[in-house]
Amino acid sequence: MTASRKPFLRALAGETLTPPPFWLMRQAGRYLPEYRATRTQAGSFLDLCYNPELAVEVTLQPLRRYGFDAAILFSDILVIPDALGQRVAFKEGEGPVLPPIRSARDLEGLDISGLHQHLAPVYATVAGLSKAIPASTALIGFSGAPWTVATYMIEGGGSKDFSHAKRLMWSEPETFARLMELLVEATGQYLIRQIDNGAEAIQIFDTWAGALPETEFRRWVIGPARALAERIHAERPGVPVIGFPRGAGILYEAYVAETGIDAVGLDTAVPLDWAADKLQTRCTVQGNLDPILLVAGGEALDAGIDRILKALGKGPFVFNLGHGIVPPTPPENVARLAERVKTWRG
Ligand code: 1CP
Repeated sequence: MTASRKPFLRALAGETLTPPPFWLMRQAGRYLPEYRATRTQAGSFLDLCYNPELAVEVTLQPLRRYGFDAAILFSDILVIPDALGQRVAFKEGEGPVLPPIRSARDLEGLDISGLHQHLAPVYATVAGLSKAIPASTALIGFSGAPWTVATYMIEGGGSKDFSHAKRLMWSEPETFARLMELLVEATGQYLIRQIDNGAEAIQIFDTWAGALPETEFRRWVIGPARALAERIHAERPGVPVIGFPRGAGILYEAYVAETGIDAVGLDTAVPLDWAADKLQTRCTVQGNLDPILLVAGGEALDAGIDRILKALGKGPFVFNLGHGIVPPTPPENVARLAERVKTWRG
């Protein structure tokens, strides 16, 4: 394979770049007035995800403003349950709502056979983006990790303590394992199709990884991430995989060592020197500015950016946040961040 010239892909392949490439989780979204306008035009949030023309447009909006090194497909992790037949609704101001899966019987209602037909508009968005993005910008495809997607499927939406998901995991282990197997298979197929339509790297979001105790983390966070990374590496060699096991704590080390991912997304709590020593020696690291610093702005923002660049900029690194941009973020603070990262000289 010829070495890619796109800075983001070079960093994922293990090169140290000064300044490092950068993008931000949730870089498209409600903090941008032009996103809110397109979103109104689309109707519901899912209508926007399934409208290739408008989904391409909202993906490009933050690139025009800030010149990020990567574009991330505009979609959501919950299109997978939706495509398996567990219909998802986004209630205004409340987040996602799904009819919960709580038993073997509920599970029987799910069906993988219509997956690609349902997700065809998402694949069309990836193909459209692949043509529309600037030549030096890389295209990231993504999915939720099976555990995080399963929490929404079992809880029927967002949750504070994941009590239904954990109860199913511990009291009906066979049902839970079947759901996880279905998600690993559907997610693997989905990511391969994104790659075939032009995605150049994949990020797997395990937002709720930190909710699991060690034994279950190893089985249901590390296990599926390893299966997905192995499948992508075997079937589409050369496409890098970024894992984001948010809240993993010191289990970040086992996650990196045992999954075979190419890069790891650090949440805001990961100590920088520890990450440089224990993780960056094994793979590229990405992160981890606190998204609320982007709301606060000013010197606190500058200092936060500088600390991260200093600690992680000497090895393979992609600058990012430790979690997604929040809606109250002033767009001018994102411009301030972009300028500061792009002009960093080590
Ligand atoms: O009203 C709106 O416009 C909806 C807000 C919104 C947006 C902009 C949702 C609903 N999803 C998204 C887009 C989205 N979601 C992207 C697009 C690309 C980008 O980053 O620019 C991505 C990658 C996601 C992934 C996602 N969705 C995650 C994992 C990452 C993370 O932020 O932790 C999760 C957990 C979701 C579920 C979800 N979707 C939307 C909401 C409000 C939620 C969270 C619900 C909860 O808090 O439990």
